[in-house]
Amino acid sequence: MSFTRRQVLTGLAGLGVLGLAGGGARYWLGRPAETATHDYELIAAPLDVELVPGHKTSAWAYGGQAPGLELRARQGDWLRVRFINQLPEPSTIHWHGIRLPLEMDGVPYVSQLPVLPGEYFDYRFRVPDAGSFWYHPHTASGEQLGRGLVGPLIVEEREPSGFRHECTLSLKSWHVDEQGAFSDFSVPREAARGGTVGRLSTINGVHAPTLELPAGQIVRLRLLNLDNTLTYRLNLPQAEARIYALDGNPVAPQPLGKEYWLGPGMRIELALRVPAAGTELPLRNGPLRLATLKSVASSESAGDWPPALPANPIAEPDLASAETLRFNFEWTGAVSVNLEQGAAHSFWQINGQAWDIADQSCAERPIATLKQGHSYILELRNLSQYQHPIHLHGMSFKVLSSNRRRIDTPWFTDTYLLGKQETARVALVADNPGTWMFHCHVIDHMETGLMAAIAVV
Ligand SMILES: [Cu+2]
Repeated sequence: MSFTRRQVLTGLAGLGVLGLAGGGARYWLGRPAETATHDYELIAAPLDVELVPGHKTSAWAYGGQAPGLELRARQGDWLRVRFINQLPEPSTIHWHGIRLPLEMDGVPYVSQLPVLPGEYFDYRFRVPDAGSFWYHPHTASGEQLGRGLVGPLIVEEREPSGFRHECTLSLKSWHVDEQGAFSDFSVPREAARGGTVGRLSTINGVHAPTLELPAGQIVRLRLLNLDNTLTYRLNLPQAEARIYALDGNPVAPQPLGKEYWLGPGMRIELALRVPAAGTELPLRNGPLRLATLKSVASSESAGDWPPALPANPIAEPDLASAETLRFNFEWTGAVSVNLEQGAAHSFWQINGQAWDIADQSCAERPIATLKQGHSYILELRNLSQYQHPIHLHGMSFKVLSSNRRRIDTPWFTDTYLLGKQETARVALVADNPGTWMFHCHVIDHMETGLMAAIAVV
């Protein structure tokens, strides 16, 4: 990968023109491509927020919000975001689940150089798939995501989907104490286990909110797990809800059932039939109430279930010709490497290799090299007692089978929640050239070894 600082230095010179204090977000959906350099001006900056009533939390925000501003684009269109870094440290933006060119993928030293404080970077790419996605840094992830640098990216279908109402719910549990002060984003003994959990659950930055929904209508609920650590055991007891999409890809509509496990980075889209006015429904994580969905009177005629959402244009893997590659995800007792020099702990490995976030050259040693255009089956084997949401950049993959659960209908995703001691088989067409991160989305796991690069050449 070759790049220089020229591009970012030019960017620095332009900052005066932009006016750092002003701005915030601008949103011009439908504006002709030639007339502007970007659709959004997305500033990352410190922001005090009130997560605990009466107390300030020194969060980091995108577009003046934590979680960040909701970005929207239409399927097939360009999304152009000028990312302006007003944080006290370098950062990047990764667009989780979007199939895009490597140079837009936001991975430091692989896709681009980190964007230094005061600099900007223009992200420009087409969004090939409709669905619920999200964005976050790929630098110092534990702290940067922990402080609030996570935000939804919604790609709308090209044609009306049949949903008249929708609502985005960004789930995040904050690492704060009773006074709203940050606690440790990562504790080594937790990183070596399930990951360090934040104690304050929020939806759209509010603890246990009441969300008003129109009675009698079908509402599309986009639930995004933007948390560093937690797998939410989502349930909506007493509700009539159907699953329409998983992780940014449509599925045949099916009842939500008792509970859905949504790992870090994962998304689920539900259609909810909102009951009669005045009814309150709990949205829960296991037995814990995350939010109250309250129906309010609506003058609209009653809605009906929309048809299935149209499939995204993802290449179908050819299983007959596919080569199988095996990946073991393991815990390693060996506590590591250069602790006195400030290097990261190493608790986790993929095929015997631990990623070192302090080593900028790791991506030069990909764990697998795929031939462009060929189909592959990836056998994902979890040899540990903790679950891992396994995420691949740049390409979506199809979940085929598992030794721990029945998979009747394979589905496309960018993240698969690999259960303890589970082996799952997923397949893809290696159709996007580049060096792609392949990692667990429990940030503690990723930052203590559970990451690798897969090359497509
Ligand atoms: Cu993990």
